[in-house]
This record gives sequence, structure tokens and C-alpha cells, in this order.
Amino acid sequence: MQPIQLFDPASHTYTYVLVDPLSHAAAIIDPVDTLLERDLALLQTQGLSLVWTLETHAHADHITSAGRLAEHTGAQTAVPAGCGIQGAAMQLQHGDLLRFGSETLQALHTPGHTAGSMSFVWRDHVFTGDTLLIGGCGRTDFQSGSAEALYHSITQILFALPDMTRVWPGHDYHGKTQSSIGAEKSHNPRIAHKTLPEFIATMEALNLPRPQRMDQAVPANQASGLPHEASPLPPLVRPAEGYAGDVSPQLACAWWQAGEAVLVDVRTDAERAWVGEVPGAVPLAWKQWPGMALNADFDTGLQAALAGGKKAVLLCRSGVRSVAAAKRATELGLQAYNILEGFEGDPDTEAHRGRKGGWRFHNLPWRQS
Ligand SMILES: N[C@@H](CCC(=O)N[C@@H](CS)C(=O)NCC(=O)O)C(=O)O
Ligand SMILES: [Fe+2]
Repeated sequence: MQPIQLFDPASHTYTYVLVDPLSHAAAIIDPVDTLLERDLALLQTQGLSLVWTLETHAHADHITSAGRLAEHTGAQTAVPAGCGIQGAAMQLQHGDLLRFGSETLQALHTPGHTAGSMSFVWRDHVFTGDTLLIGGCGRTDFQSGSAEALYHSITQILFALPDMTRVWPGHDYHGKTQSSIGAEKSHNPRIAHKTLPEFIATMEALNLPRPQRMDQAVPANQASGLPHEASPLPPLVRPAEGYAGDVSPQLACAWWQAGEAVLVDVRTDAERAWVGEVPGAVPLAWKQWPGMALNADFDTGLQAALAGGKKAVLLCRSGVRSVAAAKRATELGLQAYNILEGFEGDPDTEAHRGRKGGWRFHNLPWRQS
């Protein structure tokens, strides 16, 4: 069973999709923001159900699409615990196992390129991120990088895997796609047969230019690629393109309770069951994404719910799907508002994806099921 390897020519990044052939459950490693639509289309055309998005580290050269992929698909985000990435569903520790369908993947802490970097082992494959590249390795001159730690990670952790293990790197700048542990052990010019002092001297002599997007990419990746700035709350109504506007949770609730609006909860049944329901809201899961055929159930459900001519206020987990749903409602001729920050914004901490606000945290009507 091979992983699906995808490439971003702009940053030379490899993204991997791992599939359980029995259940079609899938995991994705290091997805890239600009290629979100490509990846969603792949999941759809292959009939895959994304369970995990995984990061090997907080990238310095491109921005992840993990947060938005999770919003579109209902996948959970998993990130290395040492990378300062806030708001993920799971902070991974060395040895942690992640399951998708009947498949299991193991996280290995392989610091050096960054202090938190991880590699992932699945079947006889290892996804090395920027710890081990083909004929190279990640640089160690920023983000708490350490040539000594990298030497240990490669020689003691990765080279301890069986020689036939396929190596799938996080980048390649020379058109190579895959390698093996045995080949890298014998031929990698930076580390094969090198002592630690020789390796440190090689790394110190690299003098690579700073990644061009580093100042933008690292903070964005530490929020899983979701918008970082706190939205001003409570805005009343903020105009928006393609739908009637963005509205604060408080105002949406006031409209709803006054009977002026229908509250539509576009989260999935599973999310409502796990996280908390909004009693009285109309449940209509938004399962559309770019390139996917229209969801007729959503359209007919929405038209029926709004037959009385009220406006719609749309709620999702964090305010991404509700925007897409509000645009669709507008196309259907309805007056639709997106509820800012969705259900799960957090007024007390910057940790929740750097956002503030949210239905649940303003104690608007909800209950845990
Ligand atoms: N030139 C690229 C950055 C390339 C780069 O520094 N890549 C990192 C991975 S994030 C690396 O470790 N490169 C190792 C190498 O080129 O040997 C940019 O401006 O974004
Ligand atoms: Fe990197």
C-alpha cells in the first residue's frame, strides 16, 4: 500500500494522503493552504473520509491548510506537542498512535530541524518531514533547531527503522520523490558515515537564505493556518461579500429569540453530539466544498426552514463552513448571515486559534448531549 504523494511546486512541499483500503478512512500529512481545493477534490473523487490532518512541524516556508481542511471535512487536527501550535485536537507525544479505519500510524519525535519536529511511521513507510530529506536534511539554524539533536534523530531514531522502510520527505528541491532508510544510511552526503562533529560542521557551513515567508508562515502555522487576529466583538452586522453579512453570536441569538431569524446549525450530527447542541436550532449539515456537486438536501432543508420569509443566521464550529453555507443560501434567494466565531470561539484565552468569542462561550442557549 503506497501513500498518495502530492507536490506544491511553489514551496517544493510534499503532502501525503494515507488511505485505509477497507474503510476509505484517510489521514493527510503537511497539507498546503494554496492547494486546499486540489486536496478536497482528491478526497471527494476517491471517496475518502478524512480522519486526521497531521503536521510534521510548524513550517517556515508555507502555510498549512490543516485548520480549513478540518472545517470542511470534520477531520481532527494532530500536531507535534513541541511546536507551539494552538487549538489542535491532539498534541502528539513520541510514540503516540493514531488510527484511521483499520490503519495505525505512529508519531516519532525527531527534533533538530525544529525542536518539536516529528516523523510518522505507517506500515513500511516513514514520513520524515524536514528531519531527513533525500540526500539531505532540514536546516537547523532557526526555530530552536539543533544540529546535534538532528544527528541523534536521524542516526538513532530514523536509521533504527528497517533498511527497506520507504522514506517520504517533507520537501525535495531536486525532483526526487522517495528513498529508503538503507539508501540514506549509505549515501546521504550530509550524514552517512559522518561523526557528530563532522555533521555539525556541515550544518554550520550551509549558510542558507532565510525562507522568504517565514515571518508570516510560522505564526499562521501555529494557528493551523486559520486567521490569527481576534475579530472585534460584538460587532453588530458587518457587511460581507456574497451574503447579507457577518453577525455577532449575541445579535444572532437576539434575532432568533425575537422570532426575526431562523437559527441554522450547519455542523455535522457527530459534532453536535460530541460538542454540544443548540436546542431549537435547525440542524442542516453543510457538506459541500469547492468542486463538489451541490448538496440538494441542504438546499431543500434550508428552503423549507425559511419558508416563512425570515432571515437565516448560520452557525458552524468556527465560522468557516457557515460562510460557505450563507453564500449558498444567498444564491437560493434567502437573506443569510454568518455567525462570527461559530460555536466554539473562546473569550478567555488566545489559545483557541487566537480567536475570541463564540456561541458556547457567551453562554447563549446550548447544552451538552
Ligand atoms: N528557499 C525557501 C526555503 C528553503 C528552506 O530553507 N527549506 C528548509 C525546509 S523548511 C530546509 O530545511 N532546507 C534544507 C536545505 O535546503 O538543505 C523559501 O524561501 O521558502
Ligand atoms: Fe521546514
